[in-house]
Amino acid sequence: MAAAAGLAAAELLGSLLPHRPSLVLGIADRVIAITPATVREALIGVVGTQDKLLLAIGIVVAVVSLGAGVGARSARGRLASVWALGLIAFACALGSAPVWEITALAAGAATVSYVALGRLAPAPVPVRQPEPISEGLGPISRRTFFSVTGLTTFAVLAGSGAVIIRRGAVTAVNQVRATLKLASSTRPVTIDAAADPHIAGLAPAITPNRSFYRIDTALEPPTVDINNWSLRIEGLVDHPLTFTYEQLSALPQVSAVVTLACVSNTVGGDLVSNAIWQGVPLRALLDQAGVQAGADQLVGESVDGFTAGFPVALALDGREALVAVGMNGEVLPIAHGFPARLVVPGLYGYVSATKWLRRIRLTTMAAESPFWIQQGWSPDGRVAAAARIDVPRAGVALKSGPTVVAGRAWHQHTGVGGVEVQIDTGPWQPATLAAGMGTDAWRLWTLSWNATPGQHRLTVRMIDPSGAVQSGNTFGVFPGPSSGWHQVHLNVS
Ligand SMILES: Nc1nc2c(c(=O)[nH]1)N[C@H]1C(S)=C(S)[C@@H](COP(=O)(O)O)O[C@H]1N2
Ligand SMILES: [Mo]
Repeated sequence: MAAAAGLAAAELLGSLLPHRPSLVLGIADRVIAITPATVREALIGVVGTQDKLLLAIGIVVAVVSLGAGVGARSARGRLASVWALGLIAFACALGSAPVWEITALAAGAATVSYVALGRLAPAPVPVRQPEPISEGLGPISRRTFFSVTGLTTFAVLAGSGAVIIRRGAVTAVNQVRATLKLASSTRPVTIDAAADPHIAGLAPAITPNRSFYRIDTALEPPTVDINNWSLRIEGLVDHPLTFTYEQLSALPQVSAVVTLACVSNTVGGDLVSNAIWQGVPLRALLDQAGVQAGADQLVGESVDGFTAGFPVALALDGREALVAVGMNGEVLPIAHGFPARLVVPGLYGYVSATKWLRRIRLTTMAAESPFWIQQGWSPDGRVAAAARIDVPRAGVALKSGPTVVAGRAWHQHTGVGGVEVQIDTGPWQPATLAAGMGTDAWRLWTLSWNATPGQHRLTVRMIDPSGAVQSGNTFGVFPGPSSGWHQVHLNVS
């Protein structure tokens, strides 16, 4: 209970400090960093995107268990153990927020735990008597009872207080977001109605913000106060630049339909979505800053220290890379990077799509390895061609007769030339492509199938505009994207 009280006190204190540091989340970051990438990916495969919540719960459980261990030690051992735990927490969380904040949290947690432990400790045993074996396990004294209930109440209240304060910060930022208006785009996009066949179970052409997949290392998205935020362009540039939110928003903005995919997406997986992004062309910012000849990597850094980097040449080869401030006509949602993020067509998110962007650093590949590259992922984050069958879904009872098969295909910045579907071991049949939304966006497709009773296997593959067939090699994610043709097994009655 003392350990829980200490941790809860640290969370409460953290939610009141400027960067809202959290000991639990800081430790979680460290655990993620030291877990071998293959193990981590396998675990994420099992627990999905709830991974971080489970990790946080696991850390709380671990701290409380360690506390139980400390409680069982002799009085002198306890003092040292509590401070040792505090030091370990400090070391783990170091780097997740300014040093003084982490120091305050770890010291606060250790002090509260130690004082609380004193309240719980059984009355000192007279020196010369042999220690009773049942120390602390005897009948519960009034003092212990009130200490336990008091500390439990404190831990619950402080923990809930921390959650409520953090939620309040989200509400406050959303209130600010609601007062902001997107500038009008100098190059708006219109989506052809024929881009969306409107088939039940098939993804819509444009993913609504609330259903857009979310992947990041933040257990809770950073809440950025735009009055204390700026975007800095620095490093190997002739003129380092700094923009406030107002200054950035005042620059000419364009719109682009760009599909974003996560490198961790499995064949047929859901970590891919498509939105109309609005923002300032990255190229315009880089031209103004003057990229120096030696720069070969562009690194985006977020307010919470995440980094993603890709070759500068890709930002200058004509693709519509954006510093996005809008998503589907709305001010960028908090979960997707408010106030600004990078969107680079043709690259996976882990090398390019920095959310809660604070710095754009021109550097070299040799000088800096961004976050996921340090974890062993491939620095080459160009997206691979992919296709998936959305309907019929595997395992759903199907009746024989005319059936619509439909799905999505994408190869951002290359475009989709065609989609082919194979029923069982039959010939590859060309699917009908819905209207396109540009080469940077996915393309929806449909195929009419006269389903016959029995077991069936549907396979899909994408054809590039050049006629190249999507690779049929099958492998899982890490250190690069997964590969293979998506298959669905169906039972038709
Ligand atoms: N600050 C920050 N930006 C980030 C990440 C992150 O962990 N932190 N994850 C990246 C990854 S791996 C992906 S796939 C995309 C996902 O963007 P989304 O959550 O808007 O879909 O964001 C990228 N940008
Ligand atoms: Mo990702």
